[in-house]
Amino acid sequence: MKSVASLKNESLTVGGSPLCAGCPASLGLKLALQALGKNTIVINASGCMTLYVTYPYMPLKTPWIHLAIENAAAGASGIRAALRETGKKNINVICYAGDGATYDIGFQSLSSAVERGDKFIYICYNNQSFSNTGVQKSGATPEKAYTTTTPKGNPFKRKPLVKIMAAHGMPYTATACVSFPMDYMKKLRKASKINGPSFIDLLCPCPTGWGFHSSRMVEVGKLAVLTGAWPLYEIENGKFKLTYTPAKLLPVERYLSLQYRFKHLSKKEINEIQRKINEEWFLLEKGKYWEAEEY
Ligand SMILES: Cc1ncc(C[n+]2csc(CCOP(=O)(O)OP(=O)(O)O)c2C)c(N)n1
Repeated sequence: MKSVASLKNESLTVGGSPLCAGCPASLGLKLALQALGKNTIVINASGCMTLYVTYPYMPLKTPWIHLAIENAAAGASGIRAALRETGKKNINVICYAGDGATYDIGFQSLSSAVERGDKFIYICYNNQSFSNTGVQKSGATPEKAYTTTTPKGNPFKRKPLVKIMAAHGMPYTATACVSFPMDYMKKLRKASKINGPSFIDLLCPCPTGWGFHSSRMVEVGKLAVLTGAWPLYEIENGKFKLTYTPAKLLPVERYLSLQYRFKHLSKKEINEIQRKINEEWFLLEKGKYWEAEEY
C-alpha cells in the first residue's frame, strides 16, 4: 500500500468534534483505526481526546472507554483478560493516551502492564505537553521549549521514553509521526500481529500548544522528521532500525522557526540543538541507538 488514498478499510470516525482546528491527535486515532479495523477496543486516558469522544460527540464506530489519566494500561490488561476468559479472539486492544498521561502520570501502570506481557498496543499521541489543561510541561517536552510552566524555556532534557520502554524487553517499540501516515500504519499492523505488548510514540504537532497556524500541522510534522528532530525508527525484538532516513538532514532552524514555543531561542542555542541532533544522527545511522542521546 503506497498512499492513504489507496486504503481499503472504511473510515471508523465520523465528522463533528469540539477539538481545535488541525488537531493531530484526532488524525492519529483515525489512521490507527483505519490500519487496525473495526475489531478494535480503544482505551483513553484523560486528555484532549477525552473531549473528542464525550457526549454529545460520538465520532467513533468502535468501542471506546475513558479511564483515569493514571491507568489506561491497567485497563488494557483487564480488557485483555476479559476477552481471554470469554474466548473472544482477533480483537485489538489499544490505549490512546497523551504524553502527560504516558511519560508522567500513567507511567507506572504502563510499565506494569508491559511487565505482565499483556497483548495490547499503547499509542502515545505525543504533543509534547499537557495540552488539554493549558499546555504545561511534560516529560516529553523538548529542552528549551516554552510552555506555560516553563516560561523561560524548559531547563530539562526530555525523557527518553522509547528507550525506557525498549529496556523493558518488550517485543516492539517504535516512533511515528502523523505526517508520515504510511510508516505509522505499517508499524501499527506489525504491532497488531505481535503476541505481547507494543508501544508507539506518535509525534503530534499541536497548533495550539506549539504556536503555529493549524493549516501547517502536517508541514511541521514533516520538518520534525526531515530535520532529524524526531527520528522515525522501530526496535523489534531488540533490533533497532531507522524506518526513514532523509538523504540529508535539513537545518533544524527550519523546524524551530515555525513555532512560537522556540521563538525566544538565540542563534547560539539553535546551533547547540543542531550540534546535538548531528551527534545523535551520526550514531543512529551506525545503528548505535543505545549510545545516542535523543534531542
Ligand atoms: C491524576 C490527575 N491529575 C490531573 C488531571 C487533570 N488533567 C486532565 S487532562 C490533563 C492533561 C493530560 O495531558 P496529556 O496526557 O499530555 O494529554 P493532552 O492534554 O495533551 O491531550 C490533566 C493534567 C487528571 N485528570 N487526573
